[in-house]
Amino acid sequence: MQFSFDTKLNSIAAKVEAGERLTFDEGIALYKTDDLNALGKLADFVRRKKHGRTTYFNVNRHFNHTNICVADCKFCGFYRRARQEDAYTHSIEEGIEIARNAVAEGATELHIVGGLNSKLPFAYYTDLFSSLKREFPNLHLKALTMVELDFMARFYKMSDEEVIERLKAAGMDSCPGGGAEIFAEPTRSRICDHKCDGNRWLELAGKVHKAGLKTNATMLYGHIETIEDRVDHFIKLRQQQDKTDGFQCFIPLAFYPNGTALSSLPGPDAIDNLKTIAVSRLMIDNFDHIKAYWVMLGKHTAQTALHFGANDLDGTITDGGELTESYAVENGEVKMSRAELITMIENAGFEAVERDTVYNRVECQAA
Ligand code: V47
Repeated sequence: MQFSFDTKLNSIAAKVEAGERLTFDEGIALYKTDDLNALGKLADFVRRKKHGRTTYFNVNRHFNHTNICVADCKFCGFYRRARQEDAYTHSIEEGIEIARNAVAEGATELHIVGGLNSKLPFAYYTDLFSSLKREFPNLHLKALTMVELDFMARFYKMSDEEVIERLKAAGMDSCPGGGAEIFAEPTRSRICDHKCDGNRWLELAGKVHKAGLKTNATMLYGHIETIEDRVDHFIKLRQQQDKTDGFQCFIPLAFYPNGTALSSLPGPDAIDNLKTIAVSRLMIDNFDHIKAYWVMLGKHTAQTALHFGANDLDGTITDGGELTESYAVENGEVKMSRAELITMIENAGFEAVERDTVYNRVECQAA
């Protein structure tokens, strides 16, 4: 039996087997194939070569310190203007209380992101991080996207290097992958024209890597972007990784339209979600980890995605924070127990491994 009824997929399969890098046109062909099984098999081949049956998850919590934001992104249902009734900024004491609950529940990571808030002084961030580190020295602070770092450099009039070094000295351990959205123009400007552009996002990621910190990368898909935009995004990430080798993980983010300025769009379906996981695994050949983020994919698709190239499900989340709740597809549900995550992974035929943020194994405590 031949590998696929799609002849293009057969020639791509030969390259993948030989460990050769795929081209832009091959990325498009992967997206356009109707042979979902063969695409999944190919991505699973690469995933098993890198990780065998290991599937990672972590115990984490999100903290969204403020929802006040000047960026006005069309896809975002989280942000508020400062004058709006439900605009908020958490105090440092509130952040510490959230972290205390998280640590009590076994969290190894606090994921900290928020809006671009021009009312906050830079000291808010350094005080927040140093206070958290003082109380919880072992809690990993995965904090601030490249978009937030760009805003800080411009708003507080500091060099990129100074922003990164001062935040690192205060306790920032790594950076999450948000804000990448879609790099290609004119699409990026149409959905988030007040944010830094794609080249700037990549430049800052490179600078964080040079400062010795790992970062993640994301792509927001299923809105107004084209397949070409997506493949372009993969190739730009791959090129940056070749240069600075600091990306740990790629997380495709499925657009959730409810509550956003793009609410008339349907968002991606399950086939698109699975294809995007698989194509990213095949195109971004120099990233170790592909995360199926269950909050946005839904639990069933995230579990299935483990057979389409994903080797990480993200975390328990425990308390998603307001941003996570704004895009959660599971009826606003943003937490899972460690036991449920392990069962999900094992029922899919994989071995569940609890990790910390930088992919060290964590000895599992009782579920
Ligand atoms: O940058 C915002 C996206 C991102 C919507 O690094 C939306 O481990 C879908 O980056 N529908 C923030 N997506 C979340 C993020 C993330 C999440 C989990 C793990 C990691 C990691 C990073 O969420 C934003 C934006 O791209 N987003 N609104 C929406 N309506």
